[in-house]
Parts: sequence; structure tokens; C-alpha cells
Amino acid sequence: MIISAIELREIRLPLIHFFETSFGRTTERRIILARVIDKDGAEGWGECTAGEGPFYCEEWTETAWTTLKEFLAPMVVGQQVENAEGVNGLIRKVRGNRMAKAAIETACWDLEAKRAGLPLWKHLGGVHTEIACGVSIGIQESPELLLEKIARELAAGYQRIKIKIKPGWDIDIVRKVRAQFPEIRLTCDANSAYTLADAPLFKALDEFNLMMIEQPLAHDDMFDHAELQKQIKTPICLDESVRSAAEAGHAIDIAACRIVNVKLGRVGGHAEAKRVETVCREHSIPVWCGGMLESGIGRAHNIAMATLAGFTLPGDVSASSRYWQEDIIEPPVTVRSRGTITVSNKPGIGFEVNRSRVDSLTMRCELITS
Ligand code: OSB
Ligand code: MG
Repeated sequence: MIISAIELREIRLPLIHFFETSFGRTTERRIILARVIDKDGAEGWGECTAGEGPFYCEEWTETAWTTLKEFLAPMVVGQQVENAEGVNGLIRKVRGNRMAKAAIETACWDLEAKRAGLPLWKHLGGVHTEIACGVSIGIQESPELLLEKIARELAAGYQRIKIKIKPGWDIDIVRKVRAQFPEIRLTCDANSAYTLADAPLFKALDEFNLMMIEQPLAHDDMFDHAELQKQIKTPICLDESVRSAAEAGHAIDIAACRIVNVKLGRVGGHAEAKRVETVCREHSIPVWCGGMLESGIGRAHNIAMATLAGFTLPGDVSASSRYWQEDIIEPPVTVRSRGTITVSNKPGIGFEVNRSRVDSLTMRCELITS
């Protein structure tokens, strides 16, 4: 395959409701989209999942834009590459910047699947045709509001509720949620808001029968997580601190977690996500698909990835209508009453990109050619 051009765009997309985590509140997304075009004019779409500031990880919209435009796109255009799997080889020289890389890499997978006339999920080697969905509910203005939101999501059929926690919004909140919903599958995500000194808090959380606690400690740590996992019964799930299959292997080796959240952007695209899934599956570590408040393009890629065999737990992949007044793909992603998404069997990501809507949301656009 030869990519003859890459179009980068930044779109702004306001969220229906703000989303708050321990590191801050998001009201409007600034999303970079990558469209790769081959010499025959076939195209593929990818999304960069970097946030609006360097808070989840080092990357953010502005650094990803510059890295894509100045380095990554020029390294890919005009180069012969065997397949989408091989795209990483062209951009290996660039360290880190995985979310920027994933925008191009995932777009190449979409293109390749379309050229083969295959749905992306099949092209990736997926096996599930229906994926289990959970929701991630941000920090709310009051506990009552959180309980209301949970009730609404359960009524919509979602199979698992994840709540965001931070110091001051943790054990009392979990206690209230459990009191109201004693049987639900419940998890919490701290986005690195705690240290090992908070071990007593996590021991106290053991009584609430959480499916897992996601990334309680530092974003770049594994060793303290291993120490914490020794002290608590609740499984730890790593998000931020697993950025590659190698790191997944290390985390498993030192027992830093019992579950892994896989995000395409965080690991640099589908090829690496597949390797993470493989390492985890071979060690009987369940994985699930995380979310980064993606538009429909990133969401469609997430759905395809979540069809891989090792994805056995409900992911943070939910309906477009939870985030956007109107998505940028057609049809929007919808969730069935039993809390699942049925995969699309159309070629590539399986959804049409609404070009006029994307155009109307575009703040800047750059075409990189060879
Ligand atoms: O840690 O999983 C996370 C959103 C932004 C940044 C980090 C995270 C999240 C979510 C949202 O939890 C998941 C979603 O897209 O609904
Ligand atoms: Mg997380």
C-alpha cells in the first residue's frame, strides 16, 4: 500500500454534558481526524484521542497536531508499506506520541479493510459480533445527581457502571451507590489521583464488591500498583500505565493488575492493541475497551477492536447520543436494550462519515502529500 496523501483536520464538538475526572472537566472536544488516501483514491479514517490538555497523558490536541503535521504524516506519505500492520515501521523513529500515531495507523486499517471489502472487525481477526457495553460516569455536582444518572443508564440496559473517583469523592460515594444498587456490576476509576499512602482507603473499598479499581496510582507507575494489589482483594485494572504489549507483559509479570483497559490511542493503534490483547489473553488477564470521549470515527474503531477474543468484559463504548447532539458518522452508534452493540458488516469501520457535518465543524485542515 502507498498512502499518497493524508488530510488532517481539527474539529470542535461540544459534549451534551460536561465530563469530569480527577484531572479536570471537559465541555467541548477538540478532535483531530486523519483521512488517509491511497493512489487509487480509496480512503480511510482515523481519530486522535488526545485530550484538550496534557492531563490524561503528555499528549494533547496541539502537540498531536504539530507532531502529525511536521513528522508523522510526512514519514508515511509516498512510502511503500506492505500493509496496515507495517505502518508503525515508518514512524518508529518518533518516540511516544502514540495517540498521534494511532490516528494515522487506525486510518490505514480502515483503508485496508475497505480495499479488501471486509468489515474492519473481521480484518482485525475479531470474533464477537455483539460487544458488551458499560458506561463511564464522570464526577457530578451532587451524589443525588450521580444516583439519578446511574438509574438512567441501567434503565437503558448498560451492563456495567463505572464511576470516576478522586479524593473527597470516593468511599462515601461508592457506599451511597452500593446502598441504592446492591447487585450491579460496579467499578471505579481514579485516573491516578492517589498514592500508596492511600492503601487504607482501597482496603476499605474491598467491602463494596467492585469489579475492579482502575488506575488508582501514578500514571507512569507499575511497582506501587503491584504493592497495592498485594494489599487489596479488589482487582486493579491498569489504564494509563500500560502503553504497549511489553508494558502489559511487565504489569502481568509483577502482578500490578488483574485486568487491563485497552485504548487504541494510548497504545498507538490496532497492531499494538492486538498484541496487548494477545499477551493478556495468554496470561488469562481479561481486557476491555476503554474510551476517550471519541467521536463516531474513534468509536467505530473501538467497536472493531472490542470484537477480539480477549475482550470479555463490558467496555466504555456507549451510544453516540450519550455524548453528541449529532455524531459525525451515519448511522450513529446505538446500544440495544440488553446493553450491547451489534457490529456493522459494512466494509472498513462500517459507518459513513458525514462529510458535510465534518466540514462544518472543521477549525483547521492540512493536506500532506508526497
Ligand atoms: O480514564 O477511562 C478514562 C475519558 C477521558 C479520559 C480518560 C478516561 C475517560 C473515560 C470516558 O472514562 C470513557 C468514555 O469515552 O465514555
Ligand atoms: Mg481510565
